[in-house]
Amino acid sequence: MKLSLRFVLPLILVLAAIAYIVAPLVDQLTLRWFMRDLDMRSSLIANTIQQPLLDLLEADRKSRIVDFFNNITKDERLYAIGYCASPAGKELVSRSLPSVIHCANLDRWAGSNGHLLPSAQGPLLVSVLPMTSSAAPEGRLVLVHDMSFITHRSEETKRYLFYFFMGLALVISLITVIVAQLSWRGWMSGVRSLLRGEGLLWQLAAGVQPSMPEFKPIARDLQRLVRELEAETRARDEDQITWSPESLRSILHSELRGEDIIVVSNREPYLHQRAGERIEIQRPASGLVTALEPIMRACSGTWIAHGSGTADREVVDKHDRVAVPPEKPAYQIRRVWLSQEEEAGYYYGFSNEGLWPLCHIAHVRPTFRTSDWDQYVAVNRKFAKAVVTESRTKNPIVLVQDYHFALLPKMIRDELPDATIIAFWHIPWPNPESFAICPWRDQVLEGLLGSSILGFHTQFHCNNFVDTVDRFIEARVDRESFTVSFGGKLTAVRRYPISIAWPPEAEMLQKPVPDCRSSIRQMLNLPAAHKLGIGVDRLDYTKGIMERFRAIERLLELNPEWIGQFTFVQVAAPTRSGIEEYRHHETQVREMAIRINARFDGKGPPPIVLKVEYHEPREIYEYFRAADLCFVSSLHDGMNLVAKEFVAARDDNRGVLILSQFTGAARELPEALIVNPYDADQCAAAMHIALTMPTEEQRDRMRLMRGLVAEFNVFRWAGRMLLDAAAMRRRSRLIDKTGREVT
Ligand code: ADQ
Repeated sequence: MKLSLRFVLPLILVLAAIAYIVAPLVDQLTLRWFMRDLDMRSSLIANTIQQPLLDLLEADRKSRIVDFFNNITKDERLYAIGYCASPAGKELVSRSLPSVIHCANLDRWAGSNGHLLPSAQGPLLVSVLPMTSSAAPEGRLVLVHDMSFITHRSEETKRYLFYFFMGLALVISLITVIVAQLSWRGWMSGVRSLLRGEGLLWQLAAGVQPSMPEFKPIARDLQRLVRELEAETRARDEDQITWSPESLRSILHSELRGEDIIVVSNREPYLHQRAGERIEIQRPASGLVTALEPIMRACSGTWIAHGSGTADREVVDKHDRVAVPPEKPAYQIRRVWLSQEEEAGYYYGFSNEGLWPLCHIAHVRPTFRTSDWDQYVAVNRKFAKAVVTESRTKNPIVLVQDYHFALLPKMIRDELPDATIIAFWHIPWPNPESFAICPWRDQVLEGLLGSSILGFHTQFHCNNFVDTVDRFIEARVDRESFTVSFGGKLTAVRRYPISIAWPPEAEMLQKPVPDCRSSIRQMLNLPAAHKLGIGVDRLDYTKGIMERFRAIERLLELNPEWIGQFTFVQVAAPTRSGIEEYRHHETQVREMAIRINARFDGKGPPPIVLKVEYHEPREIYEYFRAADLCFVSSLHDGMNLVAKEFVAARDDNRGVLILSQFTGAARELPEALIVNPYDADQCAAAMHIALTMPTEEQRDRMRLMRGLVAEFNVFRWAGRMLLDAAAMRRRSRLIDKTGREVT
């Protein structure tokens, strides 16, 4: 309404001004025209009646003259007529000649254009015309015309003009209002989108083709520029964030407020174990849980995992859910139950006898069985169903963890097409030739390409994945943006190097380093100044434990001064002992330790102390703090968190890290002594260098490594994935709104 008035009001004002200025002008003009016409008419009448009047005068028939005048004035416009023979004579007049006009004052009315005389019935025009005949030299005719018809006509004209202008005004107003409404709406939506930050520049920044085709070429250049700036700003912004559980929570708050977040992993963040009458809660030491738990707490999400604790079933509700953490419940674990056959086929079989050796180049042949694959498919489907049941919205953010769920992204995508699915592959991705061994190669690739984002630890693994896709399936690979387009959906392949929590829990660093050194040495019956090396791993053939032992043996061969002076403690957690390859590996490791110790027996403390058991993180940190060196000799490892944990444990800036070049961590920690674990001599030399390294050099190297781990901690790993998911969702929302393609 207000809007319409804004446009109609000025129009009405303009029209009113026209009516008040133009109409009187028109009045005056028409009056002058009519007076001139009537004057001419008067002359015509005067000339016409002159002769009959003269005849009647000559016959001196005065009464006939009056009748004659009365007859003439029947004309509706000729109001009266009169004749004066002389100024002093008596006038001969028709009925209605106004009394103010008489022969004595005729001069007053004489003139070329006639005179206006107001009267009760309207204005009259008085014209005085001399007789042209010599028979009446002083005679003058008086003709009075009724001018009221002019007023009527003028009124009528004004009325028509008024209606005309009113109509015109209405039409113009209507058109104005319609145009105004349309452009107003355009402006309003423009303003609104500007307020929302969706102006033209925003469209460009968001990578969306602007609505105006003429801007498209400029837009492309600008979009490229904006993307570059965005990447730079992102890098700068990330550097400025101190990554912590709090920053993760605040990202969640600012970027993903109210979103539905679901994590899927094989292992649960909390296990309920029966211990006699009591139920104990176990929290597996895992970087994954450390990183994802703050997110789950902040968004009250759902964590779907295999319920593997002995008392897991006893504590869940009828939907198989249990609220955790036990001390202050903040999110739900949804447990998925697996039968023994399912676990054997999906977990031990296809995942750990098939995919694990397939992806790790550790020279253990993968075993692929159709029965295992069938269970793998069935279990992935079971988890996909759980995701669909647990999602509160049509477009949850689902974080799928690891190689146990290669098929899950596609299965979820089929059910929830709008979900943002981030799959993270924690192990290496091999080259295409190695991956081609897998009989269900294409299904695995297609399953993973159901993800919106697929993450690996290193760019090398991203490259291998993209090469594999390019080689084996019909997909469009864009190596510039590192995206794969398959089945009409886009998967971004990204590097997210995992890490550990920083700073480590205070409890881990509570015991001073000198105390750790002395207590560990005492426990192992070693002299106080004895040199100590440490290795901490799952007892897995990919970790290169045998290669490590071989290198220790070589060190003692090449540098016998270390015999009885140096001991290496290997803490090895039993793992996957249901698999023959692992049992065989454990036997080999044990035998090798025994053989090497036997070889140097009687020459002081043993070179190797092997502890095949799980240790609490606090105990592991104590070993790390007590050691002079830590040796990570993986034959192939996605990242290797042990290397980063050792660095985190050394707040005294002492100790040397020897790190296999085949770990993801080697790309981030070049200040470690980087070795090829297959080269025993090189590894032995590295150990000798480590044992003799000056404390200043140890400090310099350790400082640099600690700086990196602090900056690229596990919260950054999770935060970057969430930020990318948030950006992706913003972009897809915009595409939904505009229905346009992203370049
Ligand atoms: P893992 O192969 O398990 O992880 P790693 O990254 O080194 O390898 O993590 C092992 C974890 O287990 C560490 O936190 C370590 O402290 C702990 N651990 C090892 N031995 C232990 C013991 N005896 N007792 C208690 N705890 C022990 C997979 C990939 C890696 C990748 C991680 C994370 O193989 O390459 O870094 O996932 O993505």
